[in-house]
Amino acid sequence: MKKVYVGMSTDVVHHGHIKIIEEARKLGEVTVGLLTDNAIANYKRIPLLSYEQRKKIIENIKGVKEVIPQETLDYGPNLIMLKPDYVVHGTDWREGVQKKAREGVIETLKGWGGLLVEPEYTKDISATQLANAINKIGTTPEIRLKKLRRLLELKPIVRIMEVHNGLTGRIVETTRIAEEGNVKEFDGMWESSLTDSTSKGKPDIELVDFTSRLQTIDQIFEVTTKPMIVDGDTGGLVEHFVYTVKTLERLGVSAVIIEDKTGLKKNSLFGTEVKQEQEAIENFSHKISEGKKAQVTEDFMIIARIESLILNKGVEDALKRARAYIEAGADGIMIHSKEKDPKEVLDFCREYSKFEDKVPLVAVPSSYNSITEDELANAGVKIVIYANHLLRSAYPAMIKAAESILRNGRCKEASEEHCMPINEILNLIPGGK
Ligand code: SPV
Ligand code: MG
Repeated sequence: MKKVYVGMSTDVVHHGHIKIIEEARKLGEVTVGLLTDNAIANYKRIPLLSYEQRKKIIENIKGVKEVIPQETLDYGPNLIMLKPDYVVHGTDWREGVQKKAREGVIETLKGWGGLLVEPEYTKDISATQLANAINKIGTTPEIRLKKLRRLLELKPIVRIMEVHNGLTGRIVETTRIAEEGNVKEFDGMWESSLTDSTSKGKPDIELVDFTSRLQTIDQIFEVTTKPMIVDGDTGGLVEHFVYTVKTLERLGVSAVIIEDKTGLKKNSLFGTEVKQEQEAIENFSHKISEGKKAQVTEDFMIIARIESLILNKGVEDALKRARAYIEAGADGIMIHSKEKDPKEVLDFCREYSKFEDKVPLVAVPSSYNSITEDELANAGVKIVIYANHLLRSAYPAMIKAAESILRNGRCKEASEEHCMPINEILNLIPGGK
C-alpha cells in the first residue's frame, strides 16, 4: 500500500476537502497532517474550531487512516518523518501565501522520489469565504470576550490597533496584507482615551465620561467581531470601577487597562511636562483586587498600567509595582514609556522575565517606534498596542483637503489630490445601495 499525505491548513471543513481526500484515497493509505491551532493562528487567524474538534471531524472521514499534527505551514518535518509516496493538495496553493510551502514540498519529495498530486481546486468554496461569512453574521459578547485569551495562548505577540469609531473599527476588522507565506492582520482593537477624546474635540483628561465611551464602544461593536481592549484611564473611584468592570464585561470587552495615576489625569506622553501624580501602590492594588472581585466571567482581564517610567521614577519602582499589582490579581502588566529609545522598556522586560509569577506584558511603542514586533516578542512582550495611528494619519489628510478648498475656492483639487473617488466612498460600506 502506498503512503499518501494530505496537509490540511483549514479551520472549517467543507466539500472541497472531501474531494481532496477522495482523490488521495485512490492513491493509497491517507495520513492527514492537520495544522495545529498555533500554526493556523500564526498564518491567518485563530481557527473557529479547535484542533481537537477538527481532528475528530477529519478522523471520521472515509479513507483517512490517521490524523497527525502539522506544527507549521512548512510540510518538511512531517514529510521527512513519514516519507510518503504522494502528497495531495488542491491547485489553489500554486498562487498566494502557500506558494512557498508548495515549492518546499516538491523539493522535499525529491529526496525519495515522492510525487505531488494536485486535483483541481473546488472553486465555489473556501475556508476563508466561510470564515468571512460567519464574521458577517456578527459575534456575541461571550465569544468576542474570550478571543483575547485565545490569541494570547496561540500567538507569540498579539497585535492591537487603535479605534475610535465605527469606521476605524471596520479598518481594523478588514485590513490585511499577504507577505512571505503569511496573511497579516490586526488581532484586536484598542479603544484609546486619547483618540476617543481627540475625535470628539476634547482633551484626554477623563473628560469624555464613561457613558460616552460606552456609546463609542457599542458603535464599534456593531460593525466588528474582533476583541477589544479598553483604555480605562485611572479607573476612577474604586466604587465606580467595580461597575465599569461589569459593564465592559457584559458588552463583550476582553480587557480593561487602568493606569496607576491619581487626581486629574493627563496624557502619559506629556511625561513630566505636566503635573501628574502616581497612585500609592496600596490604593492601586486595592482597585485591582476589587475589580477582580466584581467581574462575572473567568475570561475578562484587568491589566495594570505602570507609569513609573513616564514619571521618571525608574525601572526599580516599576518592577516593585509590577510585583504588587500581580499579587493583587492583575491579569496583565502594561509598561509605558515616552522615551525615543526603547532601552528602559527593554531593561524592565529583562528583569520582568525573571519573575516567577508572570502575567502577559503589554507595550505601547508610540515614542520608541523603531522597535519591531519581533524584538518586542523576544523581550517577552505579549501584546503590542498601536495606540493612535489611525487618528494621527487621518488628521493631516483632512487638514490638507480643507486647506486646498480654501486656497482654490473650489473642491476640484482637493477631490483629485486628497480624496478617494465618490464611487469608492459610496461602496466602502456594503448595503448602501
Ligand atoms: C491612549 O491611547 O489613550 C493611551 C496611550 O492611554 S498614551 O496616549 O500613550 O497615554
Ligand atoms: Mg489613554
